[in-house]
Amino acid sequence: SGKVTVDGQVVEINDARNILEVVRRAGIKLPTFCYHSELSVYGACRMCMVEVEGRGLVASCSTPPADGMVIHTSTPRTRRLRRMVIELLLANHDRECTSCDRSGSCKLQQLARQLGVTEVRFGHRDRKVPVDGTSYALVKNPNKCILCGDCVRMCKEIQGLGIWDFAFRGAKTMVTTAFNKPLAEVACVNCGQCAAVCPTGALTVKSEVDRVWDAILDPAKMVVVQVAPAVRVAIGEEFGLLPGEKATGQMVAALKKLGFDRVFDTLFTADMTTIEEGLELLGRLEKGGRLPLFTSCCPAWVKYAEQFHADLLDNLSTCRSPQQMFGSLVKKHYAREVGKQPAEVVCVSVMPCTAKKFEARRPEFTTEGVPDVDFVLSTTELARMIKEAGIVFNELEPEMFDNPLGMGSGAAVIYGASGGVMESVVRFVSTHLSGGDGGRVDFYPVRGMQGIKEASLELNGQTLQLAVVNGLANAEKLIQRIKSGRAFYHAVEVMACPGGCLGGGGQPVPNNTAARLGRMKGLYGLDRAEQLHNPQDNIFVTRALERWFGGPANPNTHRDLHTRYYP
Ligand code: HC1
Ligand code: SF4
Repeated sequence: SGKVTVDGQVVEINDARNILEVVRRAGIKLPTFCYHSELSVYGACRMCMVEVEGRGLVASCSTPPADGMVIHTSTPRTRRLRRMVIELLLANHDRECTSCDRSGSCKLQQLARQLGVTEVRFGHRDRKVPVDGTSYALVKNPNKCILCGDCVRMCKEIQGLGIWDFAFRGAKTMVTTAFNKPLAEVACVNCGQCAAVCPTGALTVKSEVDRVWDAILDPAKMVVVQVAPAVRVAIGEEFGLLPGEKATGQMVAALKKLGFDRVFDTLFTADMTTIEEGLELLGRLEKGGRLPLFTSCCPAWVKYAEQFHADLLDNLSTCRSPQQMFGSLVKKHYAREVGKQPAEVVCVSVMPCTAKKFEARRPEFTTEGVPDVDFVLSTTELARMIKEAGIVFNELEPEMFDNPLGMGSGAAVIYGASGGVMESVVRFVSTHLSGGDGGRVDFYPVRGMQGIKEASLELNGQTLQLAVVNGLANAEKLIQRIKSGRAFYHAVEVMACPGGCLGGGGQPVPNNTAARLGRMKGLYGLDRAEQLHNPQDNIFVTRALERWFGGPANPNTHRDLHTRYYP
């Protein structure tokens, strides 16, 4: 504790870990590339240098504040230094800004502008390194990398994977995979968190926008779109709304204007997933099946389990994710009802997630040789299409999803937040056993941003132990506890991204803790406002299960809505 002076202003230190936090508290937006409050401090970018009286220039991100410090953030030396850093970065950087995926949201571009850099006094280095486009989820362009190390620390510290590291020396230094292998050939789980923190266009989401335009403009195709829970509370950020501000109606209206033939909701199959997965849990409890039951709707987690925990694959729920249940319904059942062949219907998803692009390409998710989900757009890609079409998002009259695949309960909305799948299953099992008349079940212990959450549930005279994790490093910790016998659970929800899908790698930037909290609040607000509280309240879903499968949890649903895993 104590006080410091920042540019003449006295500021309390309180629990600030470094000078940078104190400076930001004083209302001064010091620029940085490599500082993220949730990652370790790296101190590489030198943008946050300040002058401390008696000590000279220090990196504010890696220097703790001390009582009585007198700090100056804008001196001739700090200004000169910051500009020089930017100029050196630009000299080494591919400067095709106009056609860059991150043009407009690039930190290097923003800071060059903010600091008034109008010329680069160093020679431009033109050495080009090949772009890696092998992954279904991401594109890596090393020519745009500024070596801040954000991706390296994100993948290592939050996901526990360590796909990226620095390689080579001197001017040849670059961030790459082990042995410089193509991204598609390493253990990357496609979560996109590295791209979410990348300040430039070095790591970007692979775009499927052009292919979706082609489908929309092809008169021979019926194009159906499904929208994930977490998109509706984030897409508005691209149009000036705050994280969590609801934009569902405008989003639906925009999708219709873009030319999609049917605008449906992934909430529909989220409810279906809860029913199938809830019955699976009850079945395992009754028959002594493999426990804990792990959720399987996060494709980054599924790939992680396949690669590193083959012995746990029988614990994963056999349910396909809501995205893939939806694709399967559309291609196998909905298409037939509207008199089409599977190949005549194009199924597009809009997801907060980059790993969904990978999931959609898994060979097991096809019908008569065509993919169940043809294309996956990130939230940001959809925003780009809306902008390209010149649609004024904020002035759109809200519209409703189409039916029958456009209806979802509040329990489906919260799938987009860490803990939401578990709460949804809790709502189902506790009301299912009481004959569907259990009233409102709100299950607070699994809500919130913490990495590992635990709860228990009284069910039928039995106490169920539940756990919810987000971030694969946290998942690994929990799995080690389970495997060593230090913990036992009946059910575990795993989501790879911090905060759950709402923090997915395809969400608008900044995709930081504040934005995630806002979106989380938004989702629980939508749940509260929703009349249908439990999945089985959704009669469109229960009817579809009857009509297409003869009811839930039987060999027919297992054929079309469940899957298996490959070590
Ligand atoms: Fe998710 Fe899911 S919640 S995985 O985060 O189970 O992407 O939003 O669509 O499939 O419903 C993502 C979100 C999403 C699926 C559902
Ligand atoms: Fe690591 Fe995820 Fe990036 Fe892959 S997508 S490199 S797993 S952070």
